[in-house]
Amino acid sequence: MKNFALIGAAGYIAPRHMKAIKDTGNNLLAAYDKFDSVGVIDGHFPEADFFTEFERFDRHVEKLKRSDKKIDYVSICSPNYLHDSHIRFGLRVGADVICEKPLVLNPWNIDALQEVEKEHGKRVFNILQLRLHPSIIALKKKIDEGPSDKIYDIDLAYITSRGHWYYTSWKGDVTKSGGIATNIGVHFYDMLTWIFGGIKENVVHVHTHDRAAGYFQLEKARVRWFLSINSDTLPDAVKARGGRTFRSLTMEGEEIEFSDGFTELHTHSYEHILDGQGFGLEEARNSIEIVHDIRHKEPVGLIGEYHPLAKGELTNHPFDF
Ligand code: NAD
Ligand code: HP7
Repeated sequence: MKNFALIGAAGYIAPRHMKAIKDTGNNLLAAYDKFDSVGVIDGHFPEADFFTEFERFDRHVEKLKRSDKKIDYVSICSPNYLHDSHIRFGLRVGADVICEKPLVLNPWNIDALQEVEKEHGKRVFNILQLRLHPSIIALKKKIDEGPSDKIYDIDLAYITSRGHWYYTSWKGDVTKSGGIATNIGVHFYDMLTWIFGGIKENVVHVHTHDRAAGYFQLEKARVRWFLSINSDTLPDAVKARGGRTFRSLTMEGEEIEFSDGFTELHTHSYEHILDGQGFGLEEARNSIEIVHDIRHKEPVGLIGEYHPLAKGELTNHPFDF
């Protein structure tokens, strides 16, 4: 049985990590969050210690290190811009690290973490759960086994509606989350480059507080993509049935169903890591380079190969008066 510590225990995604630790037969010894609404821990690990001050958490973990209850893994569910610092903490205390996506905000943060990984002889693993989705695995197999010179036409729409709270929270602050392409798009940029190979051209058509659209030329695909957290951009059929989410991936005009089966992927990610197959620092590089580039590109507007949903009317930021 492995011992875990968890950073960011009071947040939205932390319970999926607690469940994954439990489902894989391991133990959560200590958790840390600046915010103390963490009763959710009791449903998984009622004996876990909890800290709201980093220094007390650090002291406790150091104490465990010198006992028979050393922390084997530190799991990180804190805001994106804190990941690299929390990863360094985990490595320094002699643990392997399991970190949420996006691993970091900038590609050079990966280089720095690789140095620290070497110094401590421990590993960092990134949650890239779409790579463990059965439909995505099947698609990768199909492409890997298909003709090596074929270039596929892909359209990807990823709409996952969020209310106004999103813009008030750290997720709406580009310096903390990287913006929506970094915070949400990273999943499918990773998935696409994992399946269709590295990026040759990256065009950004639209990039605002609530949506982004662009075009990628990958080694094996031409991709028109659209990402949005604004429910106004949902297709009418989805709106009519009261839906708030729309994930659609088409290849050569044919739909590839990948909307379901997202909920258990954290447990599956933990099994994969504990099995010695986790996705390490280098595996995150492609998607982190892409999100960094998208953040810094000037959108060209609706010219060229843009996704049809990018045509929707733009809206003001909800807090622009
Ligand atoms: P959240 O805001 O709900 O939770 C973040 C938690 O971190 C909060 O409880 C907050 O109090 C805590 N925190 C903030 N600063 C801290 C600090 N200095 N030290 C310790 N704790 C601190 O956000 P979330 O949605 O749970 O996202 C957390 C991470 O998980 C992010 O990196 C996000 O990108 C990622 N995430 C991944 C998925 C996925 O599908 N893989 C889904 C949601 C979130
Ligand atoms: N929800 C919340 O209540 N709070 C939140 O913080 C987020 C969602 P899905 P996930 O928004 O930051 C996706 O769209 O898949 C509600 C990204 N992951 O299924 O869990 C929401 O309003 C993730 O990387 O959200 O998370 C819905 O009612 C990104 O960090 C419900 O939860 C996260 O959004 C389910 O919402 C985010 C993927 O896209 C795989």
